[in-house]
Amino acid sequence: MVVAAIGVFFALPKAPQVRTIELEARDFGYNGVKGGPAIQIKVGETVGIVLNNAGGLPHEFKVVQDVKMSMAESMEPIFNGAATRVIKPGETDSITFVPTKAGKYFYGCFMDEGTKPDRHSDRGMFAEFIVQN
Ligand SMILES: [Cu+2]
Repeated sequence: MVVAAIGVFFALPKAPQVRTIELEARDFGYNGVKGGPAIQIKVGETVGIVLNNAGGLPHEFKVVQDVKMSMAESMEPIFNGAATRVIKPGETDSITFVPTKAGKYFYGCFMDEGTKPDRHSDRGMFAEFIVQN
C-alpha cells in the first residue's frame, strides 16, 4: 500500500512551466524594436506576458490572425486569454494563455486613442507571433 502511494506520488505530472515574456510598450512598438521582437512559441506551451506601458498612450498586447483585420474583427484574440487589458501609461498587466494551433500570427496594439482614424498597429505597433508544432 505504501509502495503504491509512493508510485502515484512520483507519477504526478509537473506543474506546467510558464514561458514568461516581458514587453515594454511605447508609442508605437514593444521593447525598443521596430514593431516589436518576434515571439516563437510551441503549441501547448503556457505563455506568460508581462506588459508594462512605458509610452504616452494607452496600449495593449493582443494576438490576432492578421493585423489588417477590422476593428470589430480584432476585438477578440485568436487564442483564449491572449489579450491584456488596455493599460494606461505607467501601468502593468500580466496574462497567461496557451496557443492551441500552429501558425503565423501577430501580436500588437489595436487601439486608436491618439491616432484616430489610424490604430496603433497602423503605426507599426505589431510583430510576428509564431506558433510551432
Ligand atoms: Cu497602443
